[in-house]
Amino acid sequence: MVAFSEVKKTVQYEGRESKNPLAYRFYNPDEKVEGKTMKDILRFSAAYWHTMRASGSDPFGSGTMYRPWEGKDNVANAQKRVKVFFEFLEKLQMPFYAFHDRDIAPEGNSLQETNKNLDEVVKVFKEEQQRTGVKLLWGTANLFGNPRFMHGAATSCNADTYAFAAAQVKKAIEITKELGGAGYTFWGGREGYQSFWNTDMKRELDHLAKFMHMAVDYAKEIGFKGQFYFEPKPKEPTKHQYDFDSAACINFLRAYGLEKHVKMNIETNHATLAGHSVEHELDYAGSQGFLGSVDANTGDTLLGWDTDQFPTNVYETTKMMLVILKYGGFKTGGLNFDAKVRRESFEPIDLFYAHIGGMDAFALGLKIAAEIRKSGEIAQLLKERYSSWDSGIGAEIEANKHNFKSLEKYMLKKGEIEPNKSGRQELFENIVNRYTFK
Ligand code: XLS
Ligand code: NI
Ligand code: NI
Repeated sequence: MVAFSEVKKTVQYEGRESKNPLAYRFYNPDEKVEGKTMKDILRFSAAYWHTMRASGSDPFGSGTMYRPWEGKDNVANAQKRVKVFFEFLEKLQMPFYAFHDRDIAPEGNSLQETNKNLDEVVKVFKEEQQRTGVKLLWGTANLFGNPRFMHGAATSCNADTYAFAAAQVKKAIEITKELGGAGYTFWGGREGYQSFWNTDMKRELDHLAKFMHMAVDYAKEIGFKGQFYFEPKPKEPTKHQYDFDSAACINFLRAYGLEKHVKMNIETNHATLAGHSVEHELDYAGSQGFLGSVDANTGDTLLGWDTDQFPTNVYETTKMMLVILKYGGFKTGGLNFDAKVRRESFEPIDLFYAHIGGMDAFALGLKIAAEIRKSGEIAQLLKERYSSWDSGIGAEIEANKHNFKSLEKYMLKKGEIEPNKSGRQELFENIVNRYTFK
């Protein structure tokens, strides 16, 4: 099946002046930025669930998408769908992908049958990976769609649900290993609650931590070397998701002794829902040594839910790339487009326009970020702003040479502080715009 026949050849870099809607204007995979290729810095990934499975349905209406690869929900069709997906990845020069277990293969009538279905489909993924060189960024388990997870999975009030979820994650880690996945993601799903009255929060959090420890132990046992990620999201589907934001997730990991095993997978739209900017979330995670991977999308500031739109705002991608470069770039992670086309954009070709736009927005953001870093202007202003910490009393405090008594003595002698300096916010903003709009 050639599902994307309108796209005759691989999407190529044609440069800034190109008007070809099926070409990259900024993403030039082999071009080097700060000594590394764009391909290796950005590590783009497509999400199987949105790209292949999103139907366009919403709470007010059924699916709108024209998807020639949908049909019977059986293993044979699931296998065919994988080949279509790899045709898509190849045509976009997409180096990575991500999936949930239940996106790729249908559930059977028993756990045994479901696992068998997965194995049948994973075989095709493996062949296609070998044929194309495309790699798995991360795998995950869908622990929220099936009604058995109505109360959550690892935080369910029902111990059998917990056991089912454990069996499911065990298998999901196995297939992620089988496909050479660079990581495995835990996103909250329904791990959270709607009503304070019917919830034992402490017990649920303890269970969640135990669950993650079991996953880490099992990975070790079978030799899965991929990086585990925890993906913050403050709400939706539950009112209080336990993985609210970077700070809450990192606190959870440290409180339960998981900090050596799990890093953050930061999603742009989730940051917005938490009342943060994505650069705040990235910088918080990075500063604590937890920056792992990114679910690249964008929300709508006027809408209070996870709209999962494709990122096109270059100002935002520039800020994101500045933070990612600041912490040394991705090791195992990448920029995974956890994003879907709007339900009105129902034709397969729209998937191309969407990914091309997202990839170009990040490629341009990367180039601008690298220029800002190279010029050193922002870094210099920042250094000046904190210069009182580089010598004298500031340097002594940082070197742990002081306590409250000695600081009181210092101030009693000095009488008043050195005058404050301007924060220069507007100047910072103008400099960034000078590099952005040329
Ligand atoms: C949902 C999440 C989900 C995870 C993977 O909001 O973003 O897609 O990334 O389960
Ligand atoms: Ni996500
Ligand atoms: Ni999301």
